[in-house]
Amino acid sequence: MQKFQINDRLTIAEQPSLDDIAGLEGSAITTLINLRPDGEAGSLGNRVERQAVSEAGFAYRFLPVTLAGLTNADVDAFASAVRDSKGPVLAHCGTGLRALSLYAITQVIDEHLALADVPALGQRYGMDLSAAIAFLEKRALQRPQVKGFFDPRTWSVQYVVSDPATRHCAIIDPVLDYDEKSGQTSTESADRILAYIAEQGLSVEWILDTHPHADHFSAAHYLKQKTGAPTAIGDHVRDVQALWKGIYNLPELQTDGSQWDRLFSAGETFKLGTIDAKVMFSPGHTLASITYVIGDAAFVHDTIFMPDSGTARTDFPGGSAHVLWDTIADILALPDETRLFTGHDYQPNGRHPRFESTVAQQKAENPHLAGIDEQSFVHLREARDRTLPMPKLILHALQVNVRGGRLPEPESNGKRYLKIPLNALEGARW
Ligand SMILES: N[C@@H](CCC(=O)N[C@@H](CS)C(=O)NCC(=O)O)C(=O)O
Ligand SMILES: [Fe+2]
Repeated sequence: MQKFQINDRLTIAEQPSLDDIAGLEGSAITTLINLRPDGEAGSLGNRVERQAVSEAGFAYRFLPVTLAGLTNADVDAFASAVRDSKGPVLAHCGTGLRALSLYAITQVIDEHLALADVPALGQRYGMDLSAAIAFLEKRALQRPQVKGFFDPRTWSVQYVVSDPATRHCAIIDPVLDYDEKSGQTSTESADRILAYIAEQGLSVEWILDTHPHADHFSAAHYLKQKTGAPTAIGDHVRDVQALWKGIYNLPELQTDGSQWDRLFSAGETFKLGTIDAKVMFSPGHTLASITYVIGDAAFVHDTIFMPDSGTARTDFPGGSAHVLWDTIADILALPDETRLFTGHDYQPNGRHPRFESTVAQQKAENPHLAGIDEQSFVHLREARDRTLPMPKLILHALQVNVRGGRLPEPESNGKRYLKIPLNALEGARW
């Protein structure tokens, strides 16, 4: 295996053999990063490498990327894998080019290297870094800028979307942490978003939810208290409130959406700084789901997941596979280069969290969409839905989320209690 030590922390390499990996035992390397998607000619594959690395006794990370399909999430994942490793890292792809490209990109973003010096870095190792330069140039022009925050507890993706011209931003689908075993809540995830906003010097214009979530609490209310920014959601949230008011038997629950500052209807427009934003009605997963299209970025939440993953389930109360099909058709009618940011990533085969794709990629690669017609979509969606147990927090979360992320009011002892209806979701699989 040909390898180059870039610095104390990082060595890049071409594809190692099984013997090469075994030979790393006892070396300084503490983490091996595999940057190759499965199935590439000459690769060992994720499973085989994971096993070999575990036998050699060091850490393994699966970060499959291609230079053509590189996203900011890939760059962030590479940077944190190197940063969080116990010691020196060996990152490999087929030839080392992807590893060096990711290194170059992180160096330029962190302002340790000028864009103009990237070609010379490539020449030093006999590699052409023009794909890295193209990625950085495109990134510099992107409007809005989108930063995703992955929550590994619920596989949710929270976003900060910002206008570089005015530094105004919107927070989308923030998570209020909750552990159902201890009943503990925490604002750690939301505070991480606030820290990023402070560090970037952004001002929060909007706190947006795409739908009342069934698998985590929304941090919208907490973030409104912290920032004073208005909260918003789709106006069909009133139907969701009426539905769950019955299920929870909450006579005092207002079902007029007054828990948010703004209710968006289909086609409504607003501004994020200087950038035009538009609301699309996107039901199917829930009755109230909406997509925010901000500049060239669409926040499609639980409609389409990453192209290697499929689509959102449609078996929650108010869900429908037929309706989701129409919703997805509307999203895929956006221009091919539209950036699509999904609401969840379930990390198939243990790969790193990825959440950005394009309309063109989804049309070509998503197994629930490419070459599929409505009837077969509905068939496969409903068949999969029949196999899925309810999200573990659905009954915990919706009573909070139909109140805009407000926890139940404290009782006479000052403590707050959740209410869990029994036998309310008839026929749900355990
Ligand atoms: N195991 C997860 C399941 C979460 C889940 O059901 N996710 C929904 C979105 S809220 C989904 O669409 N899943 C799609 C699928 O698994 O096909 C949990 O308990 O939270
Ligand atoms: Fe969801």
